[in-house]
Amino acid sequence: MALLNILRYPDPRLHKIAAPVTEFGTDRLRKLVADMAETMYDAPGVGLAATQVDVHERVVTIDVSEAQDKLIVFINPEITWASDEKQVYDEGCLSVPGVYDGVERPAQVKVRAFDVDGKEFNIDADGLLAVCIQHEMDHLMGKVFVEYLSPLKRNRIKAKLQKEERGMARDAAQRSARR
Ligand code: K1U
Ligand code: ZN
Repeated sequence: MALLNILRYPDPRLHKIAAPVTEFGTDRLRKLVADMAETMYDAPGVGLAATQVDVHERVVTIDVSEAQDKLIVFINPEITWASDEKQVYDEGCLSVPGVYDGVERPAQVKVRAFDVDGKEFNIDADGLLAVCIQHEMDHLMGKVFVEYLSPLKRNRIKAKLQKEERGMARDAAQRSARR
């Protein structure tokens, strides 16, 4: 298994639309899922979309359990029903480190998806699982949660992360010059 690099907002690759998985049960798909799960637990996070690791296929890993021992892998997920009831949750994102803000979404959703072997399953989600699956499915459509925020907040977040990125690039250049 391997830790994958998580793209950081405003990387333009976060806005690519993921394609459906067409081949199930392959070693390649199993390795992608295993690497994504390892990357998500290591971060640590409760979800990860393949888009965030620069793989533009409809694959999501989620584990919202306290003990982080209930991994759910969603391949080609589709929301088949969403409640009229809404909930606002302070969302975070591994691609937007250090930023949490309220996003309103349907409180309950029904999701149809496939596992790595291509077996279809259906899940009724509420609470954090409902928030997380909708957040991850947005990633697959190239949408990052900051796009729900006001342009003012979004631009501030973008400027802060770009500044951090420049600092990290400078540190890396200094480290390699010392070697
Ligand atoms: O998509 C992602 O970047 C993962 C994201 C999922 C998410 C969390 C909360 C609301 C909506 C979507 C995260 O996992 S952010 C990190 C986080 O919430 C967390 C980290 C450690 C323990 C518990 C939560
Ligand atoms: Zn995210």
